[in-house]
Amino acid sequence: MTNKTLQLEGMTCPTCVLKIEKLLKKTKGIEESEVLYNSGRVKVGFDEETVSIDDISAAIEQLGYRVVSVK
Ligand SMILES: [Cu+2]
Repeated sequence: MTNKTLQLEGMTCPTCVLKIEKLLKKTKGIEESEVLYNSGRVKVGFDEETVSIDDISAAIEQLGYRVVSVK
């Protein structure tokens, strides 16, 4: 499993957290996820053979958030 932390811009209320959590839960290949509202971060653990960090970032951006960094 690969672990990454994404720094987002645009999470403005707890509903944003729920929206992102829902997306991550339905995305194949993501094994663990945690959305941290206060820091605007998303932690994900995923299987790189099933999904890439670029796919995950793109899916989050489609919801209307900006991924400013990944590490
Ligand atoms: Cu919101």
